[in-house]
Amino acid sequence: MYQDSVVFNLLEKELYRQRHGIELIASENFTSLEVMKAMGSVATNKYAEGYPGKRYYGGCEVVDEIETLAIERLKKVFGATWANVQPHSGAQANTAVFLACLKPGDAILGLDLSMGGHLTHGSPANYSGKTYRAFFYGVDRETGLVNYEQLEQVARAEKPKMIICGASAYSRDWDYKRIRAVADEIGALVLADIAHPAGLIAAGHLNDPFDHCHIVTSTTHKTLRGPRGGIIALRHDFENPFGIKDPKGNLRTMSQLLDLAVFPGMQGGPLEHVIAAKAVAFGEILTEDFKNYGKQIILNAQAMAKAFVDKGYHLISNGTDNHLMLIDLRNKNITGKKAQETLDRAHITLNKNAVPFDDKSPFVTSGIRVGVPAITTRGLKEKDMSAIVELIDKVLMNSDDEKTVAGVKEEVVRLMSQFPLYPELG
Ligand code: DSN
Repeated sequence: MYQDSVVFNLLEKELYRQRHGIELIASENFTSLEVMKAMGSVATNKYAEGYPGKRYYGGCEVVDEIETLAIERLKKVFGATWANVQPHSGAQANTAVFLACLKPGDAILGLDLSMGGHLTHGSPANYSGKTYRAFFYGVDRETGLVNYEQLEQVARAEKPKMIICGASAYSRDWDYKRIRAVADEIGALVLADIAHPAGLIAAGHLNDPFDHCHIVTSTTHKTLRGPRGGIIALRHDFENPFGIKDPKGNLRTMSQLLDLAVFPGMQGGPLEHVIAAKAVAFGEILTEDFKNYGKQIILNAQAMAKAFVDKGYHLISNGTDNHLMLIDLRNKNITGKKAQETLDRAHITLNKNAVPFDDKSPFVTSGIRVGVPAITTRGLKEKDMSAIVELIDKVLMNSDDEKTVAGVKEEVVRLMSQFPLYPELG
């Protein structure tokens, strides 16, 4: 039998990297072994275009059960009445929402990418910005908080059909109620993209977007700690207010339009092995352990934010409500790019990130984004956060001193060996 030692040796190397580093990328996490087992399962062999009970292939009776289970568990996680678990990613989930709700050329309003927003919320480089007329709101220069006045002003002036809330580099909670109020005033829909804080929302530690937003999308692999993928959910179904019809010219409810937008609108065969892994992850999210995990994420993030502030680092908005923080390094005389690259050499992984009103290019940036979901999964607690900040500070303050960087790397490996990752894998 053909044995691919090349790929499996590389996967061993990746396991070593994950085990021996401090993972601070805010959008990453470590799934359970069960989630990974479901992903690496026979379900990858199955074609199942369509939805449970209505497929274009035979032999779908088992994957129908798997997908139905994933949908039912997800509905329970968020108190939703409808969900679609087929989007291959968060970007696909957002694209499906646009397809279901809007016509090309319609106006949308989202948080500017350079202020912490996401590519799929109207960036000119993305499908969303190429297909729709995108307008943006930002954050306040002084407070670093979402500038709701600006959001309302642009909404009233441009009358977008959709207002998008959600971000990939914003450390504070959202005022969904306020956004819904202006949306109702101008007849817009509100989409909450909760890809980043979804796990904290599921655990009940942040405001609930389902109370006020028409449609919610998310990825499943960040704070939700599932496999790489996307989802869409509704708490209340409704008629599309903009007269969008199905391909046969019939008016449908939003849930029906969203199902049609995912398949056949935008995707082909669903990844049933990933859907099986989503079902496992949603089962985990429904446990008390996950609530505690969410609480620990917030405690860790706040402890880490305080440790950075105590060392003179400038955090955008001066702190965090969620799992991440955005740090402006300009007072530390190091760029985001150099910080990321030097920390990488010390086995501390994070990403460079533009800060609001940044004067550097997105390839260089003035900041870094730091997140704690992955190290919280590893079992690190508040007391470990200040130790990590000490190590980061040592690297950043000695970024040209390879001996110091190598010394920190040894400390990192020592620290993380106390928090075993996937010991079952040998
Ligand atoms: N790449 C994701 C993140 O890191 O936030 C957003 O898509």
